[in-house]
Amino acid sequence: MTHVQSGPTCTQLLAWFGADVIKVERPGVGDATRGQLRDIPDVDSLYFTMLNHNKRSVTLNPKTEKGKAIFTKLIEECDVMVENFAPGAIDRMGFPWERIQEINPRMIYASVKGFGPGPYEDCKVYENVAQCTGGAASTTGELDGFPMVTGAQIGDSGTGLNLALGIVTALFHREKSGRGQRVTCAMQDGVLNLCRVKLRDQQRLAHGPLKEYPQYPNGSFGAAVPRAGNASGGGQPGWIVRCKGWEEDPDSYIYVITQAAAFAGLAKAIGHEEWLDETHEWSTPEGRLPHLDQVFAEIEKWTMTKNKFDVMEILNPLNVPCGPILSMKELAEEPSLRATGTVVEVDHPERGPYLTVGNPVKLSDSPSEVTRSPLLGEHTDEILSGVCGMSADEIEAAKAEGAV
Ligand code: CAO
Repeated sequence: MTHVQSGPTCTQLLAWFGADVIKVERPGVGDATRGQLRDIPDVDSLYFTMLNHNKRSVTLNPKTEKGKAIFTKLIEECDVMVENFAPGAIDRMGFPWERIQEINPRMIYASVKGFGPGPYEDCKVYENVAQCTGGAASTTGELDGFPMVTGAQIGDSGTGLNLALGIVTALFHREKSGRGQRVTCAMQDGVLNLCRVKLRDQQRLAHGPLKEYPQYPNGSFGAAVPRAGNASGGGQPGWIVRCKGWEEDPDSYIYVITQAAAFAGLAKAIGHEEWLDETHEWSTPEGRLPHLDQVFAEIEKWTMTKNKFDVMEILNPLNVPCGPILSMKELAEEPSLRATGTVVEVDHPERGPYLTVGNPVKLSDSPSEVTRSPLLGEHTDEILSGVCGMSADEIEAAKAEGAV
């Protein structure tokens, strides 16, 4: 019972781990994302295909009488029910948690909502709302600029991953207790969890300026953790610096971290051995903190003479943590990601081959094979007969009634 992104992320991951995932979709309509952001007319969008691999699709309207009976049978037969509709939607279909437990006490019932209990519990929520209400937007962006959302779908996909872990834990608990339970994840909570370090800094702020932030020592701090551009904000200062060709290539940059243990190698590599002389103010991490903008400006003078891969090649053996800014094009074409199944080419009967992101979790004995997403209702008949035990006549009658 999942749609859009957060719920389907969770169930796709479970499918990759081997679950038989049955996607229940509204007859004739399906998950709204089938038709959103379409690149090819009348063909399931990449938005849909990339979130619904390895699943079977059944169409079913639990708001009809026959549909309720079939849905009840599915609850009896299945281990886990996952949903991320608007608050109360499943209750309005006639299936509150109490009823689900009555039907199947072993059922694990898992939901994503925008907010947990509180003033906003009834709100509908999409990705960026979660980023804004979970602390990410307030702490992301240029120093004096707007709050900023990130391209990584930390609210949707991030919360879907949390839900999958909750479900697996509840299944493990059920092995011992014999009982199912309710698993809930709020997107606001999921984003705040990922922003943990910013809540850390909020509390550190009470004891003085945040010396790893670019506002120190020349800028000022207010009452809340500020946006800090590309500062790492952590114990090892980092920044994005330009590389050769940045004028034409918007991704010709690299993130360089001036980890204390590797600073000597970095200073030597960029021709500033004098920084290491103990009389030099920058020879210690503390001494460098008030001058980080100058330190990175000097590093950048060097990186601008090389492309981002050459910089990586030189600094990596020196244990200097760094990361070239890789574009989606570069990631799509990267052979090592293809080799590990992180980027996978999948064939689809209507759209042909396309690229997707495979399982980021690798198990040595249980590799994931990515198979295409189902067409709307592709498995309706086989699920109604195979899982729900319905005869061909009963299936026809349910279709005639618009229940499936
Ligand atoms: N048969 C019949 N009706 C169905 C159905 C089916 N198989 N599946 C869903 N529906 C109905 C629901 O019952 C609901 O009807 P009611 O409003 O009458 O109860 C209706 O479809 C619409 O569901 P919705 O309100 O969830 O959909 P929406 O497009 O208006 O809102 C969203 C989308 C994402 C904002 C909302 O679902 C939401 O807030 N979900 C929780 C948070 C979440 O997961 N957000 C992430 C979204 S992106 O990952």
